[in-house]
Amino acid sequence: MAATNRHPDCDVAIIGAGFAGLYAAYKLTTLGFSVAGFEKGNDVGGVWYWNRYPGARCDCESYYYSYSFSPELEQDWNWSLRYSEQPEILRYLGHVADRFDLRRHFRFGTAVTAATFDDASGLWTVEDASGARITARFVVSAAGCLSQIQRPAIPGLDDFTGEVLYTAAWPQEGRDFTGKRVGVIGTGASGVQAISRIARQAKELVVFQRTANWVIPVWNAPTNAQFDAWVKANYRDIRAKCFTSSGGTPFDPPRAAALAVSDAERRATLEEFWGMGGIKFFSAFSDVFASVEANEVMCEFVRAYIRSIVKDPRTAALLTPNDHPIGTKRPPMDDAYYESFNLPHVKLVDIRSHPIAGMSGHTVTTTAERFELDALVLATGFDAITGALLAIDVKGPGGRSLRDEWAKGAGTYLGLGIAGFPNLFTVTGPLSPSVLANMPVAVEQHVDWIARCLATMRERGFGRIEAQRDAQSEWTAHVAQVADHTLYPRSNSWYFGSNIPGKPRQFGVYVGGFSNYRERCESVAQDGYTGFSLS
Ligand code: NA7
Repeated sequence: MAATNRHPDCDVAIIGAGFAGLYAAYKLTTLGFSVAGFEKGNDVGGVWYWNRYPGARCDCESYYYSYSFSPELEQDWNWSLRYSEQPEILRYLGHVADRFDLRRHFRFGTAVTAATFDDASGLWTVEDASGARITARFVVSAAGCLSQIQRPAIPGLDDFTGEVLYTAAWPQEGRDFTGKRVGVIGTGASGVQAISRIARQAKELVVFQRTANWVIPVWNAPTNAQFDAWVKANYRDIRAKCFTSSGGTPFDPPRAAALAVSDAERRATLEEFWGMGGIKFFSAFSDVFASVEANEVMCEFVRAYIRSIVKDPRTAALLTPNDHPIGTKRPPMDDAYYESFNLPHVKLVDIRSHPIAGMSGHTVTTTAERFELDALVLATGFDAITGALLAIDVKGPGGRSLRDEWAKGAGTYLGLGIAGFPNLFTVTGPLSPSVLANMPVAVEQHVDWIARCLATMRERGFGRIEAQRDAQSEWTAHVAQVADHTLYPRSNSWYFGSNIPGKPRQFGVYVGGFSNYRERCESVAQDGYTGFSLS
């Protein structure tokens, strides 16, 4: 048993001040723990701080993509759009920080570079980019699932003398593309949102597409006073539904399997759910992620939609995905994406057939064509799920390196703890429901679990907790097994780390359902933290 005799600078070091870090600071300090928070951005917000590109918006409706911990906050805050855009979500997080006086717990503009556990004292030392250090009994990583930017090696990028902008590190003051010739590389969720907005501003827009994605409309609109009043009157029930649902959302489970109903009913159901928009579309049928035939029903529906919107048949064909079942990669959501390609100054370029060969000055050259551009927008994604934690040099007892430990893939117990790394918790960590659940709900569930665990340890006089290796192996294998029973493995996606050269292929998310997962976490806690060693 490690000695815990040295007095740390704080009880808990928190990495990140996004949805997760802010709530962790609130919850832990409410329970009387001292915390020291680190945030690389200059203010709170996490992904909503960095991703300020035009059109950045949440794909979940704001009434449930929000905190549930404060009924007063729920009643006081009003959203202007059903699906809020980045500035409003950032304002909300700023309001939460002010309201609960949370900024005082964080050092901003401070990236954590290393976290080292000392076996003798039982303490973590957390070091930031300036070399400053603090010691803490526990570390809670709230570093995010989509916060480590991927900057791919695109031929000639360094020779492009126009402006290069990453959607995930957008200038604080924004950019006006009026009268400009703009290129966008990347047609994932970020690229799609940016494209439909930039298309309406720029003089010319060239979209460099490597892989087409299935884009679902959300039918965004201003909020409706009547619906808002209903939400506010029923918030407890809505939140309870989120916490007991498979996706952390307040939706009813699918009514039927696509393959179990008549053609006419299938069609009517698809129309109905398409009309609801957004992720609700995937609740149309229960077998969409399990059966290729059922999935194909949905694909055909969206193919027909693309053909009906995009006037040029060649462009429509290029925009139609052909390499993955719908939903197995994160489907971008936007109301004006396909329409953008009907605008005369918007051009779709297939860089799968004719890759970018080089750049020079303002010229981008593919193996087939040349384009003169003033700015290039890179919407090229993230080293997701594990990237932000592995960007930190995490060392456990005996100098055990997390990077070495995860060299062949991440292993975690419930996505909360890691064997060999005591007193380290990850919020929405690898192999938890994370990005396939509604994030604020997943965040609150994890932070509440961690807070309860720390309070129980304090009560019972424990100073150290560590995931057991066999429990971790069982969980890690279970996560893979559950994913293997779905269609997800039929895609190359950031869920699998496929977008990062050399990253081991591993499904990083638990897809067995958020409610099942929450129940499992509950029973682990109730049974005295089974699968963890406490000392
Ligand atoms: P994504 O979904 O990873 O999309 C990245 C896009 O960038 C995708 O279209 C990629 O094409 C493209 N890409 C990446 N590298 C290259 C290179 N080297 N050349 C050309 N094209 C490239 O990231 P997003 O930011 O859009 O979305 C991430 C999540 O954030 C999103 O799912 C939401 O949850 C929020 P590819 O498909 O690899 O051919």
